[in-house]
Amino acid sequence: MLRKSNPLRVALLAVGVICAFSSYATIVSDTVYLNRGTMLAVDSTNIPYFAFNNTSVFDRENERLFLDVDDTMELLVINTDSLTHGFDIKHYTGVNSVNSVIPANSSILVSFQFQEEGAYIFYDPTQSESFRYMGAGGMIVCRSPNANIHRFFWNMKDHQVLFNENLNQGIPVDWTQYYPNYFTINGNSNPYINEDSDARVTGSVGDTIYIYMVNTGQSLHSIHLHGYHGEIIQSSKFPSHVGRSKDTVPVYSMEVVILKIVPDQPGEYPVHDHNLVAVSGGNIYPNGMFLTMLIN
Ligand SMILES: [Cu+2]
Repeated sequence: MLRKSNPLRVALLAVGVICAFSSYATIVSDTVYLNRGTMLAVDSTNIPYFAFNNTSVFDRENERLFLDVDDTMELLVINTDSLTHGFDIKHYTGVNSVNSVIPANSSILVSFQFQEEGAYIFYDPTQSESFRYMGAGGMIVCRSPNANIHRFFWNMKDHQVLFNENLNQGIPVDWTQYYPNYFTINGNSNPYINEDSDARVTGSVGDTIYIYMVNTGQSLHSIHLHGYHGEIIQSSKFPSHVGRSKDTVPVYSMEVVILKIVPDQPGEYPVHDHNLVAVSGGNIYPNGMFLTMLIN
């Protein structure tokens, strides 16, 4: 005779199994290659560059790393260059140290986790961050699963070509004389930023939109939204600003801001760096940090 199982007992067992699984954070493995290359600017100027990519082939856009709250990422960082490089995460307060040196043509394994959602900056700290300035800085996104948030990602940088050229040859630079003339989001300037679906904000009235902004460049970037205000969800430099509603938000060098926008009207509206030189590229307007939001 078959014994009928008690439905309550089965249900309790199932809950127990699910809880057991969810209480163990996942280990996420990823690999990035630190590559040397040349960034072709908006006017075809060649800019000596470094980037963390997902293959050993150079791409000017740094790989974006994703993990969930409390997950541990084990990241293999492979240095394909003939110079010593490094890896670090800005403002990282986790238990394990992530600040590491990577000798030429070798690799290291770092692991890290975050207890809070947000955006974080990983970068090459060696040589007074000159390789970070030359491109080697990207974004880590730590999420709580929420399918209703539309997420966009901006890795903002600025360059003065002569500085990249000098640093590339090991020639010291004087940062008091730094006047950048190229400005990018995810490696692109206007009009190409609008072709990057991770950067260009599109959506519908009533959507919940998060723009994850990291500034891995050297200059301050003050982002001005037309048409909408955004609520500050994260500000690494000014945590007390969280909750404020703004149409212009400064993002300092090596700092993070996340803006939440819920569009209340349809339209196409400009978004740009409020510092006017940053809307140019190679002295040509508007080939800089300028894009549009398209809401229907
Ligand atoms: Cu404006």
